Amino acid sequence: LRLQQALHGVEERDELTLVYQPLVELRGGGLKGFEALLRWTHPELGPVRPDEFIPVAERSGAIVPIGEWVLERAARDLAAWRKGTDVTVSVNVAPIQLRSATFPERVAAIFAAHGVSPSALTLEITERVLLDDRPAYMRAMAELRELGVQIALDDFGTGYSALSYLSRFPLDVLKIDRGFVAGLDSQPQARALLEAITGMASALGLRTVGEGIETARQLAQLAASGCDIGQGYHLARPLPVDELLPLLERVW
Ligand code: G
Ligand code: G
Ligand code: MN
Ligand code: NA
Repeated sequence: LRLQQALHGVEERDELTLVYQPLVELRGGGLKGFEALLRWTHPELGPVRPDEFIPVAERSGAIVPIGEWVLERAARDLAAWRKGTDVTVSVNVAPIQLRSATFPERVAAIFAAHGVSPSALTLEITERVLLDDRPAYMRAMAELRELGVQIALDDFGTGYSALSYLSRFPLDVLKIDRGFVAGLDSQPQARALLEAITGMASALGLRTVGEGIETARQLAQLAASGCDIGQGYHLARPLPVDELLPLLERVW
């Protein structure tokens, strides 16, 4: 309850920030874009971890205005540092945000206000969206894709999504959960699982992102398994926006 109260109206109080983690092309070593990750520092509680406050904000509905703030800030930041490059920004969205009938319009309006094409945006959704068969989700995803927004399925492999869901929903990207990536250092079967996932993704026309890459060996195995994009501490930590510019030039 304490967290729930502290979150009420938080987006108006200068307590939220975004950090950005690079997404790197595993063939070519170029920068594909950044995932925006929300950070909250409460004046008395100090930094609160997203794993702690996001579920609370989802239950109370506070994630809706907070999510607007995230999109607004991500669009503003992207407009400031994109500078003629085609780097993209990925933003996590909660199912409740996607259920609002006006969500696609809001996304379009926010990006238009900053002069950034919605095709520079990827929205990351969770498997919960695919499990709960609401027409509102399908409609929102279709409308967003018409705007040029890409849709990524986050943490793939942790939940229960049957493979059939993957072809039923309009998706562009599969983010392979870091549990699979971690297994690459220790479990002999991990490589086979990974290759099965990238093979299936490619057959469905989906690009793949390997998450949570922490070692050079994981990076090499992901690249060898046909994974398209990498993300993780071994490549780069999430960074404040004013530290991103040098990354545009870097070859990974
Ligand atoms: O950034 P990592 O630090 O700890 O994020 C933890 C969890 O919080 C992840 O599951 C991530 O998807 C989620 N998350 C981070 N930023 C956002 C956000 O802006 N909106 C939503 N809905 N979830 C977020
Ligand atoms: O659920 P989602 O994938 O949106 O959350 C991304 C989360 O993963 C964030 O909490 C981010 O800080 C975290 N993260 C990013 N790279 C790594 C990594 O290499 N290792 C671990 N353990 N976590 C990571
Ligand atoms: Mn994510
Ligand atoms: Na993820």
